[in-house]
Amino acid sequence: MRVITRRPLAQFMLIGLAAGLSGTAVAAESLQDVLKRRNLSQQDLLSAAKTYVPTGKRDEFIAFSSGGQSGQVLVYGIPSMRILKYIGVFTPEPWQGYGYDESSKAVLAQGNIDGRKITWGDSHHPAMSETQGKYDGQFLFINDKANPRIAVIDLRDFETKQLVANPIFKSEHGGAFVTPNTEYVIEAAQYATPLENRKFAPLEEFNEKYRGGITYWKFDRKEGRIVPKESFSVELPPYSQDLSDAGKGPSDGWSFTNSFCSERYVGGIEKGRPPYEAGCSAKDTDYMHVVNWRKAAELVAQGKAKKINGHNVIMMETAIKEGILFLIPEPKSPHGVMLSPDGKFITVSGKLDTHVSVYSWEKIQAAIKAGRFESKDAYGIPVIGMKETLHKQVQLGLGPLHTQYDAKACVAYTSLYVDSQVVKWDYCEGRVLDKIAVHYNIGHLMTMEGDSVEPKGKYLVAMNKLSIDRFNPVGPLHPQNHQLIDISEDKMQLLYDMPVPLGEPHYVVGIEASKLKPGVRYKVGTDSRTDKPHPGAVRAGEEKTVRKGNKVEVFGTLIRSHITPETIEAEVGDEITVHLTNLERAQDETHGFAVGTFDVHASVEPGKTVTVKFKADKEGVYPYYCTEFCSALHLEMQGYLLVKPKGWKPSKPAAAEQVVYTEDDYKKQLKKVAETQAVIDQVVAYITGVNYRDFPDVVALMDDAVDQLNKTKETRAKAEEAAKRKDWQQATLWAEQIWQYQVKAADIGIRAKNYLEQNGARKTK
Ligand code: K7E
Ligand code: CUA
Repeated sequence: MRVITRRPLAQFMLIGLAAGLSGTAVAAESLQDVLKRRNLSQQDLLSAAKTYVPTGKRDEFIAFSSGGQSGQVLVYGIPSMRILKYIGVFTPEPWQGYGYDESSKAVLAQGNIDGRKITWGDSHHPAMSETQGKYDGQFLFINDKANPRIAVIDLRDFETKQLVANPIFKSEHGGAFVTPNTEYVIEAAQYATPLENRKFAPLEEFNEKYRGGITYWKFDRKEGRIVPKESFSVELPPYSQDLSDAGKGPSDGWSFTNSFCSERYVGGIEKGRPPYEAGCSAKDTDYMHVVNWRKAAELVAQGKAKKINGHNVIMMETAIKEGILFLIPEPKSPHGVMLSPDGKFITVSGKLDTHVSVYSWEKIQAAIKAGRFESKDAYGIPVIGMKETLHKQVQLGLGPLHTQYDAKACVAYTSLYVDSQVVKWDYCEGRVLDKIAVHYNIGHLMTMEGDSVEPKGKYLVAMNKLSIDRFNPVGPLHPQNHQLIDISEDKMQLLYDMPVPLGEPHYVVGIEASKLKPGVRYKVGTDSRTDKPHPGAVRAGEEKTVRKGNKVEVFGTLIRSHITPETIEAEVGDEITVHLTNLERAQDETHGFAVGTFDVHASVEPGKTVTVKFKADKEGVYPYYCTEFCSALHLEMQGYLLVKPKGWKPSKPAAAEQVVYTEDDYKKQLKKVAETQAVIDQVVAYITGVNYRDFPDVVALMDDAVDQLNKTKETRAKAEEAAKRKDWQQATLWAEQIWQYQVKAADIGIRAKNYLEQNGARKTK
């Protein structure tokens, strides 16, 4: 097979190689030569060795990064920092067909706000689903700050399955954070607003009418979806709720949300008042909110929530009366709240303070149990004394923001925005261990599984807000800089700068790659967005086009290298629905489907069925084609959409096909088929002569190859039947089609053979 199809190419390559060799021979560079030529130090070499992932090898960790204003999620490997995928989440993503086919449009439409279509998101904080506080690699959640929404991404196929818009908030910064068994996904508002939809209240009534809150979205793990009906919120004062974290271990059942601007300042510089930033940071302390979410869920079940915009809300009054809501002062304009892996300590950074404050859950709980409160806030919420709940306050540096934990006991890392540093410190003893400079102005930082109960240590990613002089200039809008830091030893070591060219990512989560087990194909006929059989799916041979009135519905299939049907006929003004099933079972054999002019694109991965719908409101001839280079005959994977004028009739009978092939051509064709079969037989003999059944990937490839070969039987019958009629035209073309199937089978067979050779298959015969 290889011999037949690739000989011309191989010959070219040989000629090229010979020409290269006849030139002056250059001695291969040594490592020392390269270091000298590229001006690299031993330290650079060490960093390169620690991050380089050789061809064919894989990364140890996978990172899921917020895509910031792009509304997407980026997936990259650690330590290589190679980008693997962008997942369309809040924003249409054409490659994946996200927002172009009907079921992904429906997912995006779930994120409409008040019926308004929104095509972007300010995505901030991804969260991995957890089982007993450990990352389980099943689902990813992420929030949109600008339009208060949460997304659910299924890690079986890395697709967005659900968007949920918050019914009572107008912004949502403090999400997504999960409880230890992913019972709830937590999101908090940032900018206080009236909770009732479309309610106006003047800023003069801010203290009375504006409210913040925290929403607890119920997650149904079996369905892989958030259940809005079973979700609820807790009404909070109009303090700017910041980030949250869920308790774990001894603090499981509780959640912690910090806040800033508890001054409740409303600005007004245009009226001569001091600006927001002055008014919002006047006090020395703000409040951490401590919520008993487990009890809150019981109160909702007992009917103690009020319905606002159809959503369960536990009003402050009820929360206070039932003893599920407390405040603790925290210094000063804090940002980031993080539970230690054992759930015993809560770290809060004061953006405008040089300290981080470590609170003790044991002490908080003791104060709550004893009913020991130092005061109440303006809304009557009990305030627990800061001093009596603090475990330590540690001076770290300027602008502390976020904290992550190490696999080593008591070791934490905190970002220092103003100092542009990461500080490593001991939160048990309260002392600084090490500092490292980052470039520049770090926001979040992330250690591997560093917000779970079982951090893995090893690497830290610094997510820097500015990259100033790090990269080749690309205009005033700079990339972001994710810097990889080795934290496996006492001293931190900077390894790598990765420019992030997609929005301002705030947070990233990193998981052991071995925990992710995504599929490589769907069960044939699956709607990937609903995970259910797609009603428009058909099998090979069942393709059809149905016309009803002005509606044309196509049930088509895709397989290397053709689209069935190859012509779609319509009249101007028709509504066209095309269902396409990818019949492939081979890995990575995705087909795309595009029709120009009508904004139609779909990505159809092996087994998937998608639907595209459009109105053919413009007469003309529109080619459609496959957009993934899927086989040697990808460019031939094409068809025509013919949009005829109303009432159009052919003016003359179709011209007879021009005959160009002879009996000789047919015989030549048969000879080629026989030669190819001999090569296929050799490949098959090799494969069946080794333990290929021990390699599931190869078994799948073989199934696919057999599928292709089976099709030759019917095609051969057609060729022979035409030959009998001495219709050499038809006979030759059908013989060519046999060869097409053979080529595809051989292509897969050779892939399987290479795989077996590279993966140490043993001879069994
Ligand atoms: Cu610190 Cu929006 Cu998480 Cu950014 S937030 S840094
Ligand atoms: Cu299918 Cu190109």
